[in-house]
Amino acid sequence: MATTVIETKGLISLDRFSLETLHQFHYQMTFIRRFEEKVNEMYTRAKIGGYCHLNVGEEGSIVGSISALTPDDYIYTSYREHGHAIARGIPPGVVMAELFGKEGGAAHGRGGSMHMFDPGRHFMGGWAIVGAHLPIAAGAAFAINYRGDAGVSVCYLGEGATNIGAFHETLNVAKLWKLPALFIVINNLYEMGTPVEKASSVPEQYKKAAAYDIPSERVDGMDVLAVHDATQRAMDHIRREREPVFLEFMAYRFRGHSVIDPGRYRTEEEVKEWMLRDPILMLRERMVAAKLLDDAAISAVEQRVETEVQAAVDFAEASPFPDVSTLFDYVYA
Ligand SMILES: Cc1ncc(C[n+]2csc(CCOP(=O)(O)OP(=O)(O)O)c2C)c(N)n1
Repeated sequence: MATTVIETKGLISLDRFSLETLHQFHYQMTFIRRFEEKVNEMYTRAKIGGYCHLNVGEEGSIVGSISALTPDDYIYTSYREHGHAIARGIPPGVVMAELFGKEGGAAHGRGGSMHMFDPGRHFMGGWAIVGAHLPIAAGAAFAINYRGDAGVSVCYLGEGATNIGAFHETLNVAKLWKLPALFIVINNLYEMGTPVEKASSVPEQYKKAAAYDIPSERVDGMDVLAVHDATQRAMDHIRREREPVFLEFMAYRFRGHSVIDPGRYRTEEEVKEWMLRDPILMLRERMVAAKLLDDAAISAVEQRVETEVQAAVDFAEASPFPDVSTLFDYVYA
C-alpha cells in the first residue's frame, strides 16, 4: 500500500473466494437488508422510538469489511450501526430488543438504535454525536499498543464526520503515534439532506488522509468483494507497518437519513441509478452467471432470512422492559 492516495478499479475475481465465503456474504447482506426493512416496519408500528437510521444500501460496505476482521479487533461506529452489530455476531434478537428498549437488548434497552454495545465481541458502540467516537477509537488503538495487545481499532464514520475538528486531530495523532487504527468512511454522498460537495471542500474523502500522510484508498462500497479485499489489505498493512490506514467506501443509502426522512432532496433518477448497483443484486448476478447460485437457492436464503428476522422480533417482544428500580444502573462506573 502506497503512502499516497489510490483509487481501486475493476472487478475482483470470484475465484479468489471460497464458495462458503461467497454464500456467507450473500446470506449476511440479505439478512441485514430484511432486518432493516423489518425495523422500519416496527418503527411505524411504534415498537421502536427515538432516532433510527438504517443501513439499507450499505450492506456491501459492512459485510465486506467486518468479515475481514478478527475477534481481537475493536469496532467503533456512528449511529447507523444495526448492520455492523449483526455482522459482528451480536444475535439479531439482541439487536432488535435494544431497538425495542428491552432488557434483553445489547445495552439492556438503555441505548436504543444508536447505541449498540457488546464489549465481549469488541463492539464498542454505536455513537450518536457525529465524529465524537474518532478520538475514542484512537484511544483504543493507543491502549492496544501500550498494553502490547493484538488487534486493530476499526472506526466507521460517515463522510459528514470528516468535517468535524475531532476528525483532523485524530488523524494527526494516529499517524504521529503510529496507532494501529483503520478509519473507514462510508461515503453515501449525503449528510442528512446536504450533498457532500456542499459540505466538504474536498468531496473525495480519501484525499484528506494524505494531509496526515496516512495511506488511503477509495473503493466501490457496493461491491462486497472489493470491500473485503481492500479491508484485508489495509489490516495486513496496519499489522505489518504499525501505522493507520484510511479507506473510503463509495456507497448509497437507498432510504432517507433516518426512518422519518422521505429523502426528497435526491432525484428519483439518482436513486434509481444507484439501485441498479444494489450490493446484494450485484453479488447475486455474478454468482448466478458463474453458476454458483440459482433462483431456488436465492429463495431458500430469503425464506431462511424471513424466519430468522421474525424470530428476532419475537425475542424482542418477549423480553421485558427494564425494571424501574434499575433506573440508575450503569449510570456511574
Ligand atoms: C456534532 C453533531 N452535529 C450534528 C448532529 C446531527 N446529525 C446527525 S447525523 C448528521 C449527518 C451526518 O452525516 P454523515 O457523517 O455523512 O453520516 P451518515 O448519516 O450519512 O451515515 C448530523 C448533522 C450530530 N448528531 N452531532
